[in-house]
Amino acid sequence: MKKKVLSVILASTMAFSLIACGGEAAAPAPAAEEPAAEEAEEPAAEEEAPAEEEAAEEEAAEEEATEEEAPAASGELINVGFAQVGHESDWRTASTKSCQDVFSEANGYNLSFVDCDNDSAAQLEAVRSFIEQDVDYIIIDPIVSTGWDTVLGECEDAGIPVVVIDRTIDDSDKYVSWVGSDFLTEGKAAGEWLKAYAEKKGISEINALIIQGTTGSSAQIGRTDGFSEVAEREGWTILDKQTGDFTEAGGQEVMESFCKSYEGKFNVVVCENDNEAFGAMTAMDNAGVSYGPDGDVILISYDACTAGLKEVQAGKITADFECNPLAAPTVEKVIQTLQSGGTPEAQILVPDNWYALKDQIVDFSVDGNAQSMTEVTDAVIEAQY
Ligand code: GZL
Repeated sequence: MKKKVLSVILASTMAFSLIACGGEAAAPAPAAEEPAAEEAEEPAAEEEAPAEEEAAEEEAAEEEATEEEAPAASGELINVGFAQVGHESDWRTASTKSCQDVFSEANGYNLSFVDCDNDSAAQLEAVRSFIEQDVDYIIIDPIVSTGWDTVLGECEDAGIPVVVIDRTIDDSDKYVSWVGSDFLTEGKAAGEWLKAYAEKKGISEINALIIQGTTGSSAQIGRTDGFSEVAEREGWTILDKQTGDFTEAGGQEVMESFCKSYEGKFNVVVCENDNEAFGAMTAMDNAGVSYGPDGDVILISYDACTAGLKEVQAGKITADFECNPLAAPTVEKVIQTLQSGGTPEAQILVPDNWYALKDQIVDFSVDGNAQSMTEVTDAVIEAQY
């Protein structure tokens, strides 16, 4: 039940209770014809008024408190609308499952889930449909980081709090909280790891190709900017960067083109998610390019999903920089804080880890902060998402 429905009922009750106690109130729904009340004796009515008014005030205060009570407290499900990016990657699958597991009916939620299939217009439409449905909360994982202020204003006007998960919205602050990873740090970590690893391997020249994520997504922007910042400082050459749209097909298509255009000129490939790396591996296999710790090309990836870590263990991906997809439990804490009338933190970071095989683990820092790496083992893979 929407809180608004609850408050209308309460308001009517209050109206009835206020009228019953002689207070002024908006006319409630028409009651059934009442038999004409006997004339009350003036003095008695006046003598009782202060006590009745006090009772009304107490009742109104109680009902006011009830009005703020979360729908769940009344045994009703909390209605949540979730506009998800799409189904483009293993990471996305894990993110969707996490949200559906957390916002289940058993946990007290009614989840309206829309897979926006990487279509920004469809995502705006999904959010507007949640406003129409008058849900209690809206969760958005924004495909791209701009174009949001108008629709978030509509959510605000409708009195529906918005929580942003994973990617960021950069052109509006009309939402309550953002829960996700630090993409810029992920990109810097990949760059600083490569610097330390190249030094260990005696590689003095870096000629890199980048297969980017969905253009304009904060994950793509952060990872590209973070890695490029280190590349520029170290004097590396970034031969080219093109988007693979976070998909395996996209990664393969871009890598096929790179293998033709930069044959024999590159020694590093950076894929901005594991599914792109899988596609790049197929393209390099087909082009006869060797990659991984024992190959000619260092292959760097992001996400560190289970399938990605298996490729690290197989000596294909040289290092994998995680982006944790399991933010839903933290988003639920934000919603529960709102339910109880609290104020959640505006930004909540979920922790990420960096993965490699033992021989590819090196010491490095990001912005002066020493980083630890996790060795990929069967147990680590088993525990991954
Ligand atoms: C990152 C997330 C990205 C993943 C991709 O937080 O938005 O989108 O890195 C996914 O796998 O498609």
